[in-house]
Amino acid sequence: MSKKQKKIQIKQLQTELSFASNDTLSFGEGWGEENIYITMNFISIQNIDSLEKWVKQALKIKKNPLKNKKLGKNKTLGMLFFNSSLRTRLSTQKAALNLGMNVMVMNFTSEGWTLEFEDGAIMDQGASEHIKEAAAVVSQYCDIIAIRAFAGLVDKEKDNAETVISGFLKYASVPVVNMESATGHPMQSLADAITMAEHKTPHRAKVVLTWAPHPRALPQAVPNSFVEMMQKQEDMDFVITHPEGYELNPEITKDSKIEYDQNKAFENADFIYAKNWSNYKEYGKITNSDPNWTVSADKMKLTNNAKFMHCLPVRRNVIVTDEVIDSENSIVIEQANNRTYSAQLVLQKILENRK
Ligand code: AN0
Ligand code: CP
Repeated sequence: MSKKQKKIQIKQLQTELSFASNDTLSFGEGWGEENIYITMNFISIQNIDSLEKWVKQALKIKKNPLKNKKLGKNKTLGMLFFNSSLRTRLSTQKAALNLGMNVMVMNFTSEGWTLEFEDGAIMDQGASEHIKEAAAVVSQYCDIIAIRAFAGLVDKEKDNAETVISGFLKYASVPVVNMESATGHPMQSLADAITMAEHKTPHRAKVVLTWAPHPRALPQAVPNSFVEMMQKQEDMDFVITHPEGYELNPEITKDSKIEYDQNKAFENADFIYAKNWSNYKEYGKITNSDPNWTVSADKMKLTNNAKFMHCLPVRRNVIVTDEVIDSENSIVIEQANNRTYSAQLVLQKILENRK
């Protein structure tokens, strides 16, 4: 096998592993007799070996964010956006700056060439450039590539295949970080875990992920990663509540508890995490917009004085009433603040791994 073939084989293995297991983070420095490096990617919550440890490390970074200011010296983070962002863009950039990195940001939808992701495609249609060249080229300019590429919500199979991020994993030669892909938003859920740790209850906490209505079809990425993160929280009880028919991908929810009665789910809850997602079975469709699912002050009264959480951006008085999001119990701004430390921990781990 030639060196090039071997490298491609390793990249394929790496792509599979990044989605399937948490092994990518624990790979050693070099691999094989030709010393080809397996890079460390952050693609999914499954890449977190110990959530408890990561949360502790992130809280340590939060106390002294400039401690590792030299770690990223002369290293460049490239952030590629195929969708809009406020928090992810600024917090990840801030995290990189705290580590002394240089940052380049590119908005692909308005500035980049339209990319082709299919191997062997005859490119006589809309796409001008193949991911094969694009990822290889960007890898020469950047030491880490971070990507935001939402679900298209039209083709379930294509979204589940994570076409964009898989393409970068396959053809980039530097680590890849997920800034919300078709099926996951792990840096958000890591920030959520950090925020919940800061509001730790003296008793075993009850955490509720509640669906709420929204006028536009939204991806399942945020709830997916939140569910995966909660499955790693051994000292908390977790309930998902949504209208019947709004089940998330069962391969992700596994045996997580689902309660279709939102009021019942809210009883004694310590954390209410609201999020809309579009229908997974009737893929990408809005089949319910019942305003009774909006998180209101009356609903919050059913809880154990629960904290209110949302990843933002949020539509006020659709997902949650002003009264709730403006209340003392709302910790949405803290969640957004913790995005910096979540991203900084991820970047720090990657930089340390490649030193
Ligand atoms: C996106 C979503 O629901 O996935 C991003 C959330 C972080 N939200 C919107 O598009 C409103
Ligand atoms: N929560 C979050 O990812 O926000 P942005 O879409 O603004 O980045």
